[in-house]
Amino acid sequence: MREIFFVTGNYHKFKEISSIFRDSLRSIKIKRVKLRKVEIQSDSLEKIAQFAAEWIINHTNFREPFIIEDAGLFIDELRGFPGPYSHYVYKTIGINGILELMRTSENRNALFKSAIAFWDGNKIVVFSGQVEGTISLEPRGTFGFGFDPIFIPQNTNKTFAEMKMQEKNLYSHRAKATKKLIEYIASNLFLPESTDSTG
Ligand code: ITT
Repeated sequence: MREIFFVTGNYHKFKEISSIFRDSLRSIKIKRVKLRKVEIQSDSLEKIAQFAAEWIINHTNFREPFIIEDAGLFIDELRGFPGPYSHYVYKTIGINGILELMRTSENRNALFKSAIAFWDGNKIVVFSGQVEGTISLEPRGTFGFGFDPIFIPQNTNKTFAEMKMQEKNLYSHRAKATKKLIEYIASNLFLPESTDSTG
């Protein structure tokens, strides 16, 4: 069994990405690791993820293959807000704050985006995924995390929080970026075997 570490403080993101690996690339096991994560301010999630990965390489002794993901919700009517500030905005004004900002908005279009930076032991490669959708009028559903209760992906009428993880993975920004990463690993890479015999 080969291993790739996922540097994240967010258990839900870890569950989503590791389940996609389990379904499509069984030879790789995703392990969660919490390391200090340093973020630059940028409108680009790709640049934020790339910088965070470079920071780990340049400032820690961690050298195992790893991924780091940056995701965000970009709302048209709010000119892309909260975007790269999604974590902070979720913690402060939260879902109800976003709904309040959009109380009179007819244009409810939004994008969820994900950028995954992958350190393969030699270099960093970045993969992106996005899903279009709309912001619901009120929160619905209990699955998932973050802004899931107010995001309805295109071609469905459920919010992400009304979908179990497997169903969310059919549509999500994170699943799309992860599938590109899996394709890349499957066709390009022979990661070193793990020395962990417990597998
Ligand atoms: P890391 O440690 O991996 O950085 P994080 O929670 O800070 O975890 P992000 O910066 O990638 O993750 O995402 C920022 C916020 O955007 C996150 O805290 C959620 O509130 C929201 N978010 C991201 N992906 C989401 C998803 O799939 N569904 C709902 N909300 C999401």
